[in-house]
Amino acid sequence: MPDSVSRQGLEDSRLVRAIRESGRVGVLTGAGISAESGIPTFRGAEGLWKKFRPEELANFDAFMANPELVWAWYRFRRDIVRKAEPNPGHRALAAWETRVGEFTLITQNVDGLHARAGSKHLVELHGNLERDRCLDCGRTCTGARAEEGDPIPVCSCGGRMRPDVVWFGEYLPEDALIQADRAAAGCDLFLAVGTSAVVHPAASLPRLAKRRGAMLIEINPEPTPVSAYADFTLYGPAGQLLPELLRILDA
Ligand code: BV8
Ligand code: ZN
Repeated sequence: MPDSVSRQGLEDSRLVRAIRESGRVGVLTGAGISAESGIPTFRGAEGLWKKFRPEELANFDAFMANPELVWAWYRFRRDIVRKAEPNPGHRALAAWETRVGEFTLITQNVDGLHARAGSKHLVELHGNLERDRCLDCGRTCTGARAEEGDPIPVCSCGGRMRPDVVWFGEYLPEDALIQADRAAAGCDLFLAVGTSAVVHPAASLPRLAKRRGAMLIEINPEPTPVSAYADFTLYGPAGQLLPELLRILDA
C-alpha cells in the first residue's frame, strides 16, 4: 500500500480527535512491532515459521517427541532477542501509557521488548521466552542452566524444564485473558499493531473492542482480517507510525 494512504489517515480529524480525547486505550501487538528490532516475524518473508512449522515446534507433543529440537529452536530465538533492543514503536507505547488514565498493552509476543521499553500495564498473553517452567512441579525461573551435556534444562526438583510460553492447543493464562478481554471491551480507542490476526483467541480482541464501541486503528504494512472492519488501517511500519500517533497526542 502506498505510504500516502497512511499519511492521509493521520490527518483525518476523527482519528486525531480519538487519539487526543481517548482516556481508555487498549493495544494488541504481534510480532510485527518487533520486526524493526531485528526479530523475525512468524509469517513474514524471513518468518520463523518458514524454517519450521508451528505444529512441528510450538506445541507440547512436538516438545515431548523431540525436546532437544524444540529447546534448540527456543535457544536460537532467545539469542536473537537478547541481541535486540526495543525500537521507537515499543517506546512510543511506553510513553503513551503515561499520558492517559487507562492504558492496557496486550501482547502476543514473548520477546519481552515491551517491558524493556518501560511498559508497565502489560498483559503477556503467550508467556515469555526468558522464563522456563518445570514440567513436574510447575516452578518457573529465568535462564535455567542445563546440566553439563544435557541439552534440556533441569529443575531443582529433578523435573525437565520447558519454555514458559503458550503453545498451540494450550490454554492461555486465565488471568491474562480476563485482563485482555476487559481492556478490549472497556476501551474507547483500540490499536491492533503488527499482527496477522490469525491466531485465536488473541485475534478476536480487535473485533471485541470494535463491537463494544471503540474506535479501531490498525497499523500494518499489509492488509489483515482486521482491515475489513477497522476504522483506520495505517499502512506502514509501527516504528514510524506509532511515534507519529504520539506526536498527534502531544500536539
Ligand atoms: C487456545 C507463543 C484453547 C509461542 C504462539 C479459534 C479459531 C481458530 C483457531 C483456534 C481457535 N481457538 C484455538 C485455535 C487454535 C489455535 C489457533 O488460533 N490456530 C491458528 C493458527 C488458526 N490457537 C491456539 O492453539 C491457542 N490456544 O486457543 O486454547 C484451546 C485448547 C485446546 C484445543 C483448542 C483450543 C494458543 C495460541 C498461542 C500459540 N503461541 N506463540 C512461541 O512464540 O513460540 S503463536 C504466535 O503466532 C504468536 O504468539 C502470535 O500469537 C501468533 C501470530 O503471530 P503474529 O504476532 O500475528 O505474527 P505474524 O508473523 O503472524 O504477523 C506479523 C504481522 O506483522 C504481519 O501482519 C506483518 O505484515 C506485520 N509486520 C511486519 N513488519 C511490520 C509489521 N507490522 C508493523 N510494523 C512492522 N515493521
Ligand atoms: Zn520442578
